[in-house]
Amino acid sequence: MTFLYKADPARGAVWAELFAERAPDVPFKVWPDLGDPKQVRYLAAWQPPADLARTLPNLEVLFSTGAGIDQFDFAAIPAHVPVVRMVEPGIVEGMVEYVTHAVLTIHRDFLDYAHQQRDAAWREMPVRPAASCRVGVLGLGMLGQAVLERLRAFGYNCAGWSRSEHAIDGVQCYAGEGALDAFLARTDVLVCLLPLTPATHHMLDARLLGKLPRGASLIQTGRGAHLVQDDLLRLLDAGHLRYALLDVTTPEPLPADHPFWRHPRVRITPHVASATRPETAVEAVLENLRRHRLGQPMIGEVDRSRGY
Ligand code: NDP
Ligand code: OXD
Repeated sequence: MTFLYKADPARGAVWAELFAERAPDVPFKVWPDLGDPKQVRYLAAWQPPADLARTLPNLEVLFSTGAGIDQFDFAAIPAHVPVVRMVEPGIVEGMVEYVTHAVLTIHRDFLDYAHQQRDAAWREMPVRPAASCRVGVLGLGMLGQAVLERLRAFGYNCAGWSRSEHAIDGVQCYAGEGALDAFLARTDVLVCLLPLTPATHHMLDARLLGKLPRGASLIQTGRGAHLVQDDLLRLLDAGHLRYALLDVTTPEPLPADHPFWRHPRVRITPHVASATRPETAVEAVLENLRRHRLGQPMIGEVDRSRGY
């Protein structure tokens, strides 16, 4: 009943220690040292091995080492193997910190002040209350909800958009295509925390971003392929959008000659908004192993028909 880890080897070594401590009965291997492939029942991976069905013929569960699962080729994953995304508090905390910082940066004009500092310009802008800043989060899942809870505590005027209806205290919830325009029209800072699926691919295009009020900003923490990058540049240059803070791009790493790097109103981070934390991730995986053995639903099981 081997558990195989296939992602960053340094993190794999930490997972190995944690498994040895908390689940010494589960043989734990780090790719490429997989021992007898027929013994591998569980795989935690960012990228599964090629020809998964043949390489690991007795696989029972595939765990993503991240919250996203768009990196998987579902056609290569046998239909009977459940896919489980990472649902653990460490990844949530990191995202809450990142998005809160990004929203404050935009609302409190820190990027304008950074530009002014370069010119030694001492020029005050009005201090606007948080309630006057309308934040809208695309995606009301594990991450979107946690981010909104924190932003609400800062006093922001909060809304969220999702596929199905949600009711969240202090958050104006919008659901489905029909409600998207109204959600965008009331949003000054748009945060993308959607999964990448065929329905959300290239969704952040000129048509959608153009429906934001003039002067709105974008915080993109989903996946690079949500965004039509040239459309964003055009809207920034036309003055329709104020700032774009991008943690994910296409491709990654972003090539050195890409215009985003030097654009005065774009900020780039290298896909670090959040990351799985081994201590809490291993806890979550062990809980799911327990559930799987008892025939119970696992936390974070992906619905293949929805694509997330
Ligand atoms: P969840 O699966 O918990 O939530 C997804 C949310 O998106 C749900 O609210 C869902 O709606 C909504 N959604 C999905 N498809 C659509 C659609 N077509 N139209 C409207 N709403 C839709 O995901 P997480 O919150 O855990 O993660 C979100 C994403 O964040 C990940 O998939 C990944 O891409 C990204 N991420 C980025 C990281 C980074 O470091 N930059 C780190 C971790 C994650 P409903 O509630 O109705 O199902
Ligand atoms: C994730 C990520 O999906 O790091 O966890 O992007």
